[in-house]
Amino acid sequence: MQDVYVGFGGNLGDVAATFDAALSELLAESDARFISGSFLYRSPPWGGVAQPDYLNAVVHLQSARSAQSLLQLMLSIEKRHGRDRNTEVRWGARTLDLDLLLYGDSEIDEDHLQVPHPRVLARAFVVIPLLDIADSQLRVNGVTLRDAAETHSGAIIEKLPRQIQPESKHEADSTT
Ligand code: A4P
Ligand code: MG
Repeated sequence: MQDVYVGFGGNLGDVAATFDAALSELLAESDARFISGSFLYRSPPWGGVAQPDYLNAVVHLQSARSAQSLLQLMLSIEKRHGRDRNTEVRWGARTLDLDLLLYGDSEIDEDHLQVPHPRVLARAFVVIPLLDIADSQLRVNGVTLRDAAETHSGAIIEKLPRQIQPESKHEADSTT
């Protein structure tokens, strides 16, 4: 089993509901175990394309699947939720973006897969949710999450009073 961190992003449609549905599918279809989910964060679009604000979150799960197989599954879940790579622009609006941020302490540099995700530390909307659920001393490319977060201390990012969680957990919560 590997400890895996997956980043969720999106800015079209009911993004919070899409996150929970996509997380449930990811867990079911990869036989992964859900460990924890960050709060949801709202932030202005990064990357210079005019578009609605984004929601982002990060999930910690444990999986026996390879990183390559998780990526394939993530791409198919994005597509199922209306992601159309043929019509979108780079860093433009999207219903769902799933990034494989960390896969244990593996370093992978293949044509279609780089882990740690190359832009993990560059983005407040990844580092700040990661800090909700990962050890602040965790090192990514030699830098601790705590130090990375300091570089984002001025970032405009709003923490929402809601965590990403599998749909089954919502049902359990509503019956208790
Ligand atoms: N790929 C390689 N490594 C990985 C990995 N570790 N995880 C390849 C996931 N995919 C990986 O993905 C393009 C290809 O990257 C995939 O087919 C896969 O083979 P993509 O998601 O279409 O890439 P992208 O969107 O062009 O680039 P990237 O860096 O993922 O950008 P974003 O962040 O997804 O851009 N602003 C805010 N506030 N919040 C956001 O979430 N997102 C974007 C979209 C722009 N601005 C944003 C946000
Ligand atoms: Mg992406």
